[in-house]
Amino acid sequence: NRLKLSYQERAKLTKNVVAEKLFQIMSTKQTNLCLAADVTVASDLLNLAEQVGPYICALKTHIDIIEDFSSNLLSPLKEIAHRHNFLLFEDRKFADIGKTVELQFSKGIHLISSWASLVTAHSLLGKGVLDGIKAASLDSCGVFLLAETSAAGSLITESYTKSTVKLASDYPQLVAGIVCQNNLFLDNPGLIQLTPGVNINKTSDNMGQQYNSPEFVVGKKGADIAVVGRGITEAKDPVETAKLYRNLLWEAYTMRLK
Ligand code: BMP
Repeated sequence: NRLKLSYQERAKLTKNVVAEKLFQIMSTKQTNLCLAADVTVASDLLNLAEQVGPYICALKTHIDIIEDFSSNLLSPLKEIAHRHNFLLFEDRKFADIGKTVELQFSKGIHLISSWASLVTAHSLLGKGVLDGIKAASLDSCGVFLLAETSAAGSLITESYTKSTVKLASDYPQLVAGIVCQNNLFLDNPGLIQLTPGVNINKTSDNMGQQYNSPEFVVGKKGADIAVVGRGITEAKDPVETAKLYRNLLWEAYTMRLK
């Protein structure tokens, strides 16, 4: 039962190198908070990474929403991630044939494979997506497959969710974990459950996003890492709020171990 194992113990059980590193970071920094840094200006992204960096295990980006993106953003971003010891996680949600995914991951203006050690992918097109990511990986890479979403009215079915977990288990060297809302893989402690849709002040937005509390997702739903975006980025004091989420999430994890 993965829910009763510490992140430190689970670091030894994963076959994905980046997941192992992520477990170690979580354990050392005592944080299972991933920040969704959904800002649209490059300097805002860097400031956020610099200020919130000490409290997170990963910084999740949508790099294609940065209006003034240039490759000059990449080295400072990597430097901040290195200094504050968190991973860069591009939420690209790859969903195409393997060859196209290979190109999308490594080419274009964003050069994702050169800086992101974690990426998300849809399982819809099957194993080709993973082959494409693998083909373009420079160093080691960890993929999170989407098995469920936090969106109201999602078209994902139970059997799709199940098949996604199976696909993830078939590629333990490449897959770091699963993006989902429920505890889908108790028996696979090497995989990481990443759960978005976490907010302490709201239960939804006006576009179908659905939120739960840190205690609920970690304590009741099996989340190993919670993704928090606007709960932090739109707070009056993002740094203090990030600390608060970090404490609540870590407390929920330590309670779960008991
Ligand atoms: P927020 O906390 O502001 O709602 O942001 C959630 C983040 O997580 C967004 O970046 C979104 O793309 C991502 N996300 C999600 O909300 N639900 C999912 O099921 C999968 C996601 O990647």
